[in-house]
Amino acid sequence: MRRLLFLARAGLVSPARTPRRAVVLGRLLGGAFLLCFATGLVSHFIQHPAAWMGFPNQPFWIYQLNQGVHVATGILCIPLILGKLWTVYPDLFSYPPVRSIGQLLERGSIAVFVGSSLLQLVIGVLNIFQFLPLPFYFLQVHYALSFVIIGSLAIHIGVKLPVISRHWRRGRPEGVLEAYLDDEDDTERSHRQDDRLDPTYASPTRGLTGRVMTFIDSTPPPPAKVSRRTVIAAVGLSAVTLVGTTVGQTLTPLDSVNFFGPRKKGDGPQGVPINRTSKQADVRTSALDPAWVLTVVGAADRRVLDLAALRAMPQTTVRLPIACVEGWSQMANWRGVRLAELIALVGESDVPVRLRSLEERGPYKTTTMDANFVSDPTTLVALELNGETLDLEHGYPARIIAPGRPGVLQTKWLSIVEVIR
Ligand SMILES: Nc1nc2c(c(=O)[nH]1)N[C@H]1C(S)=C(S)[C@@H](COP(=O)(O)O)O[C@H]1N2
Ligand SMILES: [Mo]
Repeated sequence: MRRLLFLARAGLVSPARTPRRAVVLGRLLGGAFLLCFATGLVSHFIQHPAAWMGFPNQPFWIYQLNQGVHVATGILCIPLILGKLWTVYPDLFSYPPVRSIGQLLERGSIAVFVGSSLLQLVIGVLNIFQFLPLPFYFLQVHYALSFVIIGSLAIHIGVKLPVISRHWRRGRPEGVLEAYLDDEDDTERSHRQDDRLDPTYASPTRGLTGRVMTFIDSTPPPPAKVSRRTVIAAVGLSAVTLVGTTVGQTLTPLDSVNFFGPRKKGDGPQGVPINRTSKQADVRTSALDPAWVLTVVGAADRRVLDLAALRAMPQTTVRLPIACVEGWSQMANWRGVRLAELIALVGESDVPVRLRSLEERGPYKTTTMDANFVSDPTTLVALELNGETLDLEHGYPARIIAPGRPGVLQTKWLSIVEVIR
């Protein structure tokens, strides 16, 4: 068994599999994961804020940027993690499988990290393509997994700190075998520590003692199947290609090479994509009902406005994006009544509101909005989109559009605006 595992590892030895390479890829992967985690947290809490939390309403593109970065770094993690796994997977065959409590913890944390990361990336991609039957399941799992990932990553980094610091800078002598033939006992290890400074360390028969040496002698040195350059090029190229051919769904200049992102610029009615349709939301009858009214509820007063009354109020035009959590965004011209002017009708200003849709089920039938967004002069109850009456799919008769706000909170088929006290 031991010999088998050893041979498996020896067969995988390659000049492209070095601790230095593992550290470099690990650094990039760690950076991408942390950015993805941070932007994910922002997106989570902007939708489910704790009482003390507040979010900026300007610049208007701040959520667009947040979510673009979240999805781009998430996609970037895919080639990085595959490259990293390719670099280190011979370690799977180390012997004995468990040497100490510390090493058990190390292997355990890697198993948890790899498993949860791969699952996270897969369900994230599926969600971008709206390929998930259970949206709630996705949100909760995606959120919970992110903490599992960050926790196991922290343990992993802690355990590997010696290797990381040794190979943080380029140029440390390293044997390609170093990471993979470390199944000797501590005395042998300390021998090896001394040998590490020897530039000839990389030679397979030097610096390895005792039984490891026997194995080496009976194993022909492996030919370089894959060169370092090939691996760097493969990881780099797939990273650039994957991100480059998807990020156009939010980054307009790259729209023409958006081959894999699900949303092209200008898709959908009135040049804006639709996520939830009027049919899915089951609002076709209520939204098209001529008796539709918007109810504005203040602390002491309430006002009921039909479409004609809303159109008779001062109209404002703004240019703002729909920026979906799924990483696509689309700029558009919106025209309608300032939310601040609407709540002024019931004697309110600078207060948070609750927004209710005609939609009776569904996670986004009601949303809340903090006072800074309500007071923003570009926050509208929109009646028009790109110069036309709002399409039913975009929220006719009226919908919310506000700067710096996730798409999910841009409530369509608005019915009630209610001041929160
Ligand atoms: N009432 C209601 N409004 C909603 C939603 C919804 O499910 N219900 N989905 C939101 C989501 S996820 C997005 S991205 C935007 C998309 O707006 P659009 O379809 O006009 O592009 O609408 C938002 N408004
Ligand atoms: Mo969305």
